[in-house]
Parts: sequence; C-alpha cells; structure tokens
Amino acid sequence: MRSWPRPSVPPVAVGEKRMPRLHDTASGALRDAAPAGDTATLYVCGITPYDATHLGHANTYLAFDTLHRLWLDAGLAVRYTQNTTDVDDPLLERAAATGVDWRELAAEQTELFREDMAALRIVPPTDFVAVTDVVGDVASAVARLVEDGTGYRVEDDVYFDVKAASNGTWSLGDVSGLGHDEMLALSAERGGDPDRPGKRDGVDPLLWRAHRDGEPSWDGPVGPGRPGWHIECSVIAASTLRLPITVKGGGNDLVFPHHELSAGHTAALEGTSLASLYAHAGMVGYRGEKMSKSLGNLVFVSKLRGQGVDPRGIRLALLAHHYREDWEYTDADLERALARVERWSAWAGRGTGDPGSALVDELRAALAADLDTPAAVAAVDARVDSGQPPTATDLAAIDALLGIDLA
Ligand code: 5CA
Ligand code: ZN
Repeated sequence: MRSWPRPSVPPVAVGEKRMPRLHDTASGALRDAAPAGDTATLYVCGITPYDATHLGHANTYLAFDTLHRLWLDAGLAVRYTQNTTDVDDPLLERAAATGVDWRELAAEQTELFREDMAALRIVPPTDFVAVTDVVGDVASAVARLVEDGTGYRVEDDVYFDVKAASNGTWSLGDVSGLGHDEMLALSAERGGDPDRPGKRDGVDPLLWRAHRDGEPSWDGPVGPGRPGWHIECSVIAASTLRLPITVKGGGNDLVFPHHELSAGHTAALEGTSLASLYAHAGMVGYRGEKMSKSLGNLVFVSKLRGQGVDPRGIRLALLAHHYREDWEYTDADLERALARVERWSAWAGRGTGDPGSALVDELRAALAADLDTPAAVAAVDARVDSGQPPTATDLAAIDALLGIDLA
C-alpha cells in the first residue's frame, strides 16, 4: 500500500564512511550489520493500527531510521519492509467497543501513522504492506505447513508444531535464548494460548484462526479464517526481501514469541534463516508502566504536533536516549529537547565557516557503535558550545545522520 513521503537526505561526501555494528539479540554480541553485497535489507514490525502513533512506536521506528540513514551514508542501497497488522484480535476488539468498522479504524490510524512518520522525517519503507493485502499468500503458506506436517489442526484452527519444526536451520530458543518455562509464561502474556487442550506444545502458535461468528474471514485452502500473527511477518518478509534479511527489528516486546516464531515459520517454509541479525529497541514507559494501548498511558505524536510542538524536538527527545534502553518519558525530556533545537538552530543561523570540523567523523563513529545517539547528540552539543560557527558539512551530517534539518 501507499507509504509516506521521503524526507530529503543530503549526501555527506567527506570523511570515512562507517558500517554500523549492532547488538544482536540472538547471539547477545555486537555484530556487523552489513550485507554481503551492496544492498542492505531491513524488516521492522509495523503497527497494529489503533492508538497510533505513541512515543514508544516512534522510538522504535526512529531507532531503525538511524540504522537506515547510516547504511545510506555508507553508500548502500536499502530495501526496507514494514507491515501493518490490520486484522488482529485487539484491533477487532477496539473497533467493536467503539462501534467503528474495523477496516475504517485501521485505515484512519494508518493514515495518522503516515503523517506522524513524515513529520518526524522517518525514511519510509520500500514496501509498506497491510496483512489484509496478503491473506491469500498467508493461507497458501499455512496449507504448505499442514502438508509437510509442521502445521496441525486443533478443531478448525491451525497451529505450528515448534518441536517438529526445530531442525538445523532453526530451533526453538535460537532467537530469544529463553527456556521453555519462560516461553510459556510470556506466551500467555502476549496473545498466546499455552493452555488450550489439543495443542502438541503449549508454545505452539496459531497459524490460521478459523472463522468465528462476527469476525472477518477469508476463504482459502485451509478453510475460511484469518492469519495468525507470526506467520504474517514471515510471509511478508519472504515476498518482499531476499532472505536472510540483514536486520530484523522491532521493540524488545517482540523478541518472544513474535520474532522467535516468525523465524521458525520462515525456516519451515523457506529452509533458510529469517535474518542475519535481530535488533530490538527498548520500551518507552510513561507514568510508571510501559506505554501500551492496553494500559492507555499514551503520549501521541499527533497530539504533540497538534499543540504546535516542533517535530524536531520530539525526534531529539527520543534520540537523547540509547535505543536499547528501557526508559520513562517525562515532559522534561521534551523541554530539554526543544531547548536543544533552539540552541542548535541559533548556531546554524550564524552562517558557515571553519572547514576543519571533525563533527561528521564523530557522528559516524558514535552511531556506528550500536547506534549511540546520546553520544552523537553530545558531539553536536560540544560543537555548538565550541564557539565556532558550523560548516556546511556539519549541517549536512546532522541532517543526514540524525534527521534534524537546521537549515
Ligand atoms: N503489529 C505488531 C508487530 S507485527 C505490533 O507489535 N504492533 S504494535 O502497534 O503493538 O507495535 C508497533 C511497534 O512498536 C513494534 O515494533 C513494537 O515492538 C513497538 N512498541 C510498542 N510499544 C512500545 C513502547 N512502549 N516502546 C517502544 N516500542 C514499542
Ligand atoms: Zn511483526
């Protein structure tokens, strides 16, 4: 479907380019986030379109935007896929509770998300794919899994047999490193149904939910129903990107079950790993809890924009925290960031001079080391405080790498 407008990203022709290194959840190590060829691929799990876009969402997409910008700066082509989970239990529940058609709710929230992403100058995905646009592909994938024995029925629903699927390419735990008991507990918390009778293993996830009265459903080779959650991202990744993906990303609430089991589905369907590296952003909290739709403790990007807040301030409030950190947002974060935008803008307004600045090298070095945006912001602060006016390269680098246009 339609994505959002691409911000201008100026080329920065001077200095030494750097390939990023990222913390990989699967190995627990810092690893090169680099493709074998000259095209990097990225898949970031997209929104379930209701209660969008809160600052937690924005923080996750901004983390991967920083990676995207580093890759572009390093001269790579980037293919980036993002999905929207536009049919799923929580979305249907919200639609029912508010008396809105679920399709209308999803369309309206996806449009709001596009506007927020454009305002924050997030470089858009190459492919922005709604699950409802690929239901036929998901159904065929589920049918193949049933045929090869990794998919099985519980009544009319279809589940994925994690034990049967664990083979040389993927074994349960490869992505998350969790033990079986921890998986059962998390699965209960995060949309799974570990106690359903008839399942071969409590961790086995739903591949296809058979039609229930009042729920949307599609006809297909496994009977009328709708996609399970993890299979949607496996199918969308395989249909848009060459596997394994260079980096698979999302918030750290997706490590298990979502990314673990998407990787399992991909191994079973494609015989290959889903991704070379799994990167996860921390959770942004507000008033003592993770910012989440179910708790309702949300700060919306659109609301801040509506109050006239400069989107560069929102961006800098988030960039001031390392992407892997779990942190709690307060109004002071935004106030500090807006003061910073003012200082940086005043500096940029002094006209350009002094060709000897090393700022671009400092920014690249900080960001290439696991996207250390706080260090990058501090490097700009130091340059601003030095009393020297900016160079044209300084301003281009701040725009290209941090997405802050001071012109
Ligand atoms: N549609 C699925 C992914 S396929 C989903 O998790 N949707 S979501 O709307 O709940 O979240 C969208 C993205 O924002 C995910 O990558 C999720 O990990 C991330 N996210 C959700 N809440 C927060 C939060 N409080 N802080 C940081 N990231 C968050
Ligand atoms: Zn996903």
